[in-house]
Amino acid sequence: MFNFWKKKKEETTDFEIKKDNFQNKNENGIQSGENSSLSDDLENKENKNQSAPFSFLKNALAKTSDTLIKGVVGLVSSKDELDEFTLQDIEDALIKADLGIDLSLEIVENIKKNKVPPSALKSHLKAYFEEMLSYAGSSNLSYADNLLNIYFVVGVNGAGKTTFIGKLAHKLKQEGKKVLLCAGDTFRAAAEEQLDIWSKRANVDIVREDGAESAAVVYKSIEKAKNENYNVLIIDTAGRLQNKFNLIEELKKVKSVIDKKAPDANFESLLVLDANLGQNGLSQAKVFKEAVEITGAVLTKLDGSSKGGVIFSVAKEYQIPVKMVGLGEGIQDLKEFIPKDFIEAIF
Ligand SMILES: Nc1nc2c(ncn2[C@@H]2O[C@H](COP(=O)(O)OP(=O)(O)O)[C@@H](O)[C@H]2O)c(=O)[nH]1
Ligand SMILES: [Mg+2]
Repeated sequence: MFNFWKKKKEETTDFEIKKDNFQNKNENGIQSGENSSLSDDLENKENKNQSAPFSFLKNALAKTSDTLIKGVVGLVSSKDELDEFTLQDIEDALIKADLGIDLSLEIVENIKKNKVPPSALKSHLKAYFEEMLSYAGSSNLSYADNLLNIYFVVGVNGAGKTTFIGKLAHKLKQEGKKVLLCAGDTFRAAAEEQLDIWSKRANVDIVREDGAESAAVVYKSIEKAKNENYNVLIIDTAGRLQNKFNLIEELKKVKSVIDKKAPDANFESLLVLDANLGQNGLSQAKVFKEAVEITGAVLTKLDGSSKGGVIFSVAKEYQIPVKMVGLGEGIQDLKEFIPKDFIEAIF
């Protein structure tokens, strides 16, 4: 299903894949047939819906690919061997591609140690990058069929938390799950309003208590989720870094409410990171790690960003698996992150 990352390689298009999905549905007994106008209609709709996100995706990865792969491999195309100057240039290019200083140094050291010839640099990097992503563990968003699944979403203001929650709610709802949102960013009324709008868009329920404390709203939402047998509860949070102490205390408090009220839940704490911030975003991430153990990252705004290389830092230095990526502001612009396919697409 996620072959779209590999489009360039395999000449597959997203809507072809969607078409396959639709045909599978037909095999499962939904009305179909070659002459069915219903199926034609649906296919046309799918094609229209998918063409925009698909070009976003190609763009997103093209910029990251330009800086990270072309920018680095291009340096050695006319060289017979990797001298000190060229290695320095490679290091600079990696830092520019937002891999971070430590990781960039490590990669160059590794190239040196292995005496990689220029002609093998690309394949060497490919294997190295693949290995880096494997450090961070599973990339699947964990979901348990018979439990309440709680996704606790944290990150700095503006990173894209609320938008991500809206998109994820839509995705899960489409999959037939009963989804509840919790407006846990109680600092500004506008934040609750924004989540409310997303809940309507995604057609899912919301618990909202304007003026209440975050922990109190979370408490209520867990009660509702349990009493009414929801499959998924997604909790929005505030991300004001201006007052780091309060932020950490608030998140810890909310987390302890979750631990007490829903000890059996299948739980993920997801750190939302703005891809455009690159390494800067990552240093902010440290604050959230102090408050709560992070089980996965969501990289938003990959559309148009040239800093997708930050994914490798998240995985290798922070050992956090990237689980999903945001590719635009639309409700459909969210994709699961498949490390191998991501690598194929950028190389
Ligand atoms: N281009 C783009 N914009 C995004 C994406 N995700 C969020 N945004 C925008 O980023 C801004 C901040 O998002 P918001 O969800 O309010 O962030 P929050 O403060 O962390 O909740 C909004 O204008 C969103 O529309 C994305 O994947 N791509
Ligand atoms: Mg928000």
